[in-house]
Amino acid sequence: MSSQTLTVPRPVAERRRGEPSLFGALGIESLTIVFQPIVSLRDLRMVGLEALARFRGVREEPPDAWFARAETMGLGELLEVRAVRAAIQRLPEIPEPLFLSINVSPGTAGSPRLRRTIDGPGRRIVLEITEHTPVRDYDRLRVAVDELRRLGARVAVDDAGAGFAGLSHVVRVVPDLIKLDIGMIAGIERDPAKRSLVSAVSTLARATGSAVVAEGIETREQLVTLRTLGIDFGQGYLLGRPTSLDELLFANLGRPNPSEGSVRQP
Ligand code: G
Ligand code: MN
Repeated sequence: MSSQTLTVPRPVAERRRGEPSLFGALGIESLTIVFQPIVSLRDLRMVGLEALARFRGVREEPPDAWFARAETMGLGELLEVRAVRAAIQRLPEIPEPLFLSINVSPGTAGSPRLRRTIDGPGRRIVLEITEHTPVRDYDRLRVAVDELRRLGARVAVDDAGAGFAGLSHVVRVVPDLIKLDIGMIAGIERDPAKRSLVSAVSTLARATGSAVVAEGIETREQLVTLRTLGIDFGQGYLLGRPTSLDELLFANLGRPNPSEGSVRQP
């Protein structure tokens, strides 16, 4: 055997070694992406999809726990970008003009590996930066957000109104989208304080040119209340559960569209 047959080009060799070692180190057997619709509250039309990572592995744990363990092992950014890449692979199947919204932590928002991954499909991508994690350096986050926007991506503040930051991400980042945390939506129809808070965020959003998405809508009462408050977009079990892309895009084909009423064919 000549020595040449043993020579594997480096990038391929690294890819082969890299893939199983990340999953192997974390005990992950598979990563799949499910998709949840984001709809216009006015006419209930789908405007985008949020990609959500789901893991199978040596333990049965919620997705956040896998990301948290990866972070403690110094593999957080790698796993997050792997999930972003898996979501973006499905982009060609998602019809225009729907956008694809993907989660990243504030730390990963500035990662060159992330920028390389969204360079190209950027225009249809929204990156959701969570408010659950504390941000030590807002100047750095601003720079990261500017870089992502330069690649055409839009930026959302996820879980706004929850966790460490209150609303400071919203004020400091001035996102394209503000995603109101489920905690602000639960019981909103009978809680005047929550209604004024959501209304205040809506006013802020109008002033800064951001759009608002209410997350975790589970009941008709919540939906009607949010629509009355002038919230543009919504997401939640009432409007569609996270599911496979095929199920989401194709399950309703052939059924009459409720928003088009009873149009009779000649
Ligand atoms: O942090 P982020 O908003 O990205 O989290 C989304 C998570 O919330 C997903 O795991 C998803 O399954 C869950 N989720 C989506 N819609 C609803 C809902 O209406 N109610 C509840 N309880 N959870 C939801
Ligand atoms: Mn999210």
